[in-house]
Amino acid sequence: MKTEEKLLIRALRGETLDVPPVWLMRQAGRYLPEYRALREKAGGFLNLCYNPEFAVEATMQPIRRFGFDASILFSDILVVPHALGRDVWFETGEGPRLNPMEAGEAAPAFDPEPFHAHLAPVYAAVTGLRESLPPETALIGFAGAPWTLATYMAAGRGKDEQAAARQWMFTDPDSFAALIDRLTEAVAQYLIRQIDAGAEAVQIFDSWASALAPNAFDRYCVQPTKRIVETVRAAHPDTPILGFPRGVGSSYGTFLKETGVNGVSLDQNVAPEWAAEALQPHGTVQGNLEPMHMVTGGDALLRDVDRILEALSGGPFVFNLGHGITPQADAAHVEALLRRIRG
Ligand code: 1CP
Repeated sequence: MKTEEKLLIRALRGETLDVPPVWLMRQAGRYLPEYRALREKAGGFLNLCYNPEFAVEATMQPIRRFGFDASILFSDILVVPHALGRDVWFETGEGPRLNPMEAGEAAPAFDPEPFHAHLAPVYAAVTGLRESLPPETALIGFAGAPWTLATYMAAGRGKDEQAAARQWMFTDPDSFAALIDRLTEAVAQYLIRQIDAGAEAVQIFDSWASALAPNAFDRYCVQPTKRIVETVRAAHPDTPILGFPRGVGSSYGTFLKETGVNGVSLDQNVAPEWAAEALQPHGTVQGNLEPMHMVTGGDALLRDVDRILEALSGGPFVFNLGHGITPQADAAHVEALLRRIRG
């Protein structure tokens, strides 16, 4: 099937479909026994990310089990700071760790050759996936947004509402702006290479956008995303781009209109009726089921699915969760979700 015929791509180009395409953030991961076995075999999380065979397998697992309309490349946002020469490692059961940068420290250089050489296994996984996926399944590439990457580079991990980066941006704005600029360039080039390799859409994860007050939100989330969109579009005008400035409430509208993304992914705190009115006239909406329903299931799950379908099915829409599926999720609830959506 051609890329433009796949349901995800049609929805991202603005089409209203009878049954929305569905995929789930973190659809690969610890809630699946086959993922835990694969991570064991690989000898750690980063080995999954940097070995194309393992990355392809981890991406395929939820597609085989559930038949989602889209797959998302198995990788992590922190491979970009890693490719820029920062240390990244993984604490089992906790999460990724980096050597924190000092406020005022010079941004790492963006040297395209070693950067893309470091990320070559990711590009190989993308190409391998286009050969392995079922013909109707769209392949999404992704990257962390500059702001969210900078928060992990400043703090070394996720903690304290990313206070380290918020402090740095005010105590030494010039060096912080330089870091954001460097990341903006690197992320744009990274996404272009993923599309070159076969990604059919890309998503930019700004998981910590909610930690930005309005002026900073414009400077460090909206403007860098806009630049990434322009750079990627210049190379690949037809590839849809999704943004996920998580937790920004009414500013989702500003983000959608000003960055030029095709669609916006919403967290679960946004009322779908508001999104239908305020956002869908300007682009595709993706979301936004409370991820806890994948742990608890039952009638409450079905009620919230119905409310979202009812509110958003009249415009361009992709069904997803409001954030990633958690390790405690039950595969049976994922199946119930798909049955409810697809009938
Ligand atoms: O199916 C998929 O979605 C797989 C691909 C994927 C993506 C898109 C992974 C695998 N990570 C991500 C993005 C990612 N990574 C984000 C943005 C989305 C979000 O907000 O969740 C962020 C913030 C990270 C950083 C990260 N990686 C964290 C959060 C750390 C913190 O303290 O804030 C964690 C726990 C990880 C590890 C990770 N990444 C992916 C998986 C499957 C895992 C768990 C690894 C394991 O325990 O085996």
